[in-house]
Amino acid sequence: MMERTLVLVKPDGVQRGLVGEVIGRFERRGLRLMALKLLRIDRAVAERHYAEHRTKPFFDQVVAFVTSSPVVAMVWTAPGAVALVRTMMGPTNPQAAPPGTIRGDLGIDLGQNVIHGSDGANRAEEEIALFFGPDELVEWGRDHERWIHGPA
Ligand code: 3AN
Repeated sequence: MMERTLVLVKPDGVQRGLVGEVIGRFERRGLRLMALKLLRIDRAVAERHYAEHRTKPFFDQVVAFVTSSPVVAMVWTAPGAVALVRTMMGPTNPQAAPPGTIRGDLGIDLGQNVIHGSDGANRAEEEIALFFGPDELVEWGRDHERWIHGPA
């Protein structure tokens, strides 16, 4: 089933010049980009984005980090896009992330783990709405998608 998911290249990824690397991986895998922007997240959006972690000891730290410098927000779509992106990201802690994953190839530190991807289809829709208006999501087809998705 076609799904959409929200991806953030976090402040460390933008500062390190890894935006193109991350985009390239999703493009090459065959996901389709629907929306993209560079922005500085404000505190209110960060608190909503990380609402599930509100009671955790690291909450203030993640909010401070994600608001510290610009991020790149993107919406990617593909059959099963949420799980595809999570698998390509690797586990939250880059120390445990296998080579071949974004965090396993590009990160070392738990707090600065390069990328965020939505962790479920419902959460993805909530996160997309947090970062993008409906008019910012572009519906289009890549002409070669039949070579990626398999027979309909
Ligand atoms: P993911 O980004 O893999 O979905 P979450 O949602 O569990 O991981 O955590 C959100 C972010 O909070 C992580 N990307 C990480 O930067 C940070 N984080 C998670 N757990 C910890 C922790 N124990 N200490 C510090 N930061 C953490």
